[in-house]
Amino acid sequence: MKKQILRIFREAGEEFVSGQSLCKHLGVTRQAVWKNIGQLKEYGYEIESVSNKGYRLVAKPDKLYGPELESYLEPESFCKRIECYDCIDSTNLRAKQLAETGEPEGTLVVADEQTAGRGRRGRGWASEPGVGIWMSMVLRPALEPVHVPGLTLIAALAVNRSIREICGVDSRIKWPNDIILDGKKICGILTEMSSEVNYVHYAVTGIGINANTMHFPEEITATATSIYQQNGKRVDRAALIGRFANVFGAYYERYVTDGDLGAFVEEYDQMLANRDQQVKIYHGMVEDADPSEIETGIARGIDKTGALLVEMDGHCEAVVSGEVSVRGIYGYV
Ligand code: BT5
Repeated sequence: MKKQILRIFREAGEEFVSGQSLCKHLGVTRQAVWKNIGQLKEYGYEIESVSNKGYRLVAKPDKLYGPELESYLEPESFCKRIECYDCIDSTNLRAKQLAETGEPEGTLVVADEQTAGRGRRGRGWASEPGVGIWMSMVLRPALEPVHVPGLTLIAALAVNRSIREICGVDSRIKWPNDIILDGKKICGILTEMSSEVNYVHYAVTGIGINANTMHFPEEITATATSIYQQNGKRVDRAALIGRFANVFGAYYERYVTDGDLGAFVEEYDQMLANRDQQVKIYHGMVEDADPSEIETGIARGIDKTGALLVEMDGHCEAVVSGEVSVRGIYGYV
């Protein structure tokens, strides 16, 4: 019921909502409404009540609260349930546990803090409490395993679009799994799967967004930033999570139906950082790359399999994600 109450308050904006209309919408007694409003207040929601007018939401706490996150889900949204934790080891690990025990697809796991956030190939992911968005979606795509990496590209498109809409910033996608702002990383994506040779049991797509982060560990200050650090406006994390859940669901369903990224190539290329610029392709870890194995070329866009098309010596090479890392000629982008 709290999720409906929060949605009604949000839609009413500055207007008061009468107790009577809340009872009518929710099909419950005044006592029940009163009790739930009391609990929301205890949780930190500032709700003004004026006799003869009703209630209105004046301010909300900067916490991640499951019912509020779910209040953003559209009725037809692919995402049906959001599990929200104050602290967890890794939302990807939790989503995988859920998938192993029969959770239907479309469940989103969100945490305010991760103690063992993971990047690709065993790397770590800094996941400080109170400032970021750490979340993972449980997926059961009817796709061949070879098409699963495409989920990372779909997620990048959806999260980039949501960030642009909710935060009003000019973020871009750094193929295949980063979102960047002003040349630094604000978001990373990690897709993992459990599969047989040609059958996917489940996949989990995890997304980490540096929303309001102010301090990063020393080793990543040169490459990491947050949306807040770039535009000085605090991100409404709940609104951004809700928008992402709705947008991602629509993109995902289209991708699974089509079986390729054809419908997304244009939007992706428009949002691609480094497009028509020189990039370096690392086969293996960037940190200990053998200089003779680094190739350079001009990034032109993606094809419908999700490969990055890089022009090298007059021909276009399709670079497949998972094998390589891409860097700009002078730095991270
Ligand atoms: C990624 O890996 O970018 C994927 C990150 C996915 C994180 C999400 S959070 C929710 C879900 N649960 C998880 O446990 N993981 C997912 P990769 O491209 O390998 O980048 C990792 C590298 O980025 C690290 O080695 C650091 O150099 C850098 N890094 C670590 N934390 C960062 C942060 N918060 N912001 C920017 N860069 C970071």
